Amino acid sequence: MKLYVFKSLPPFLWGYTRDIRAMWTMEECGIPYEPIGIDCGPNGLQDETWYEKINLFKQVPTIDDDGFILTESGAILLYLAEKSGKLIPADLKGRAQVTRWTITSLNNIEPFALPIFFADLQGEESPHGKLRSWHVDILARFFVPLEKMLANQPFLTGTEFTVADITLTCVLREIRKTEVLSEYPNIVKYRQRCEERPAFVKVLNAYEDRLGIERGSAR
Ligand SMILES: N[C@@H](CCC(=O)N[C@@H](CS)C(=O)NCC(=O)O)C(=O)O
Repeated sequence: MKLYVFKSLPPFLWGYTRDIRAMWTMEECGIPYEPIGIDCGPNGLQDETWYEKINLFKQVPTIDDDGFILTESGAILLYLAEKSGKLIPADLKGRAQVTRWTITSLNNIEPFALPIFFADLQGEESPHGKLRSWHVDILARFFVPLEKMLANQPFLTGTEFTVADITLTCVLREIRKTEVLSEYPNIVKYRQRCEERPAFVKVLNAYEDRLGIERGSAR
């Protein structure tokens, strides 16, 4: 399977790009893949006109499974899990819960986590900076119940690690400043538990090597 990933990136994006979640899923599911590296310039991928034929919005990641092209990281992760029969249960209701938590991560949490990423990057006086505390407060609405839930179970859907956990962990990584998460020790431990998995460590090492950056700089 081909996977379109970044092979160069501005430093502020090291470790935060969505190709990581796709590679992590491939690794966990035992799906061999051929990374197709794309350079990310100052305009993102908007100048890469050739790529529009593959990804309508010229974004990473994209997979090409023997001619079947799929974009959108959430859709890709669920497809890889369904294809391999790993990181997702076999029964319909169990699969629906994995879809639910994947969508919650992308639709409830990421829309507020990502502006915090930009606020911390651009500073207090930037438009994102001015809204930062508002975004932190909104996240509390999701993090308080999640914190309670994770006191009693290791992963989102219970005892099994699924693609929903890959999605949420990668979304949590967007919150660079640990102070936002410090009120939520169970969420912090959850993130660490997921990031300690050998597949994640392997993927992040390969990511750093592909970008030609020092080991540890994308952690
Ligand atoms: N909703 C998309 C977002 C993909 C996305 O924003 N990718 C970023 C990298 S993390 C990208 O390709 N940026 C370059 C650009 O937009 O030009 C997904 O989850 O796959």
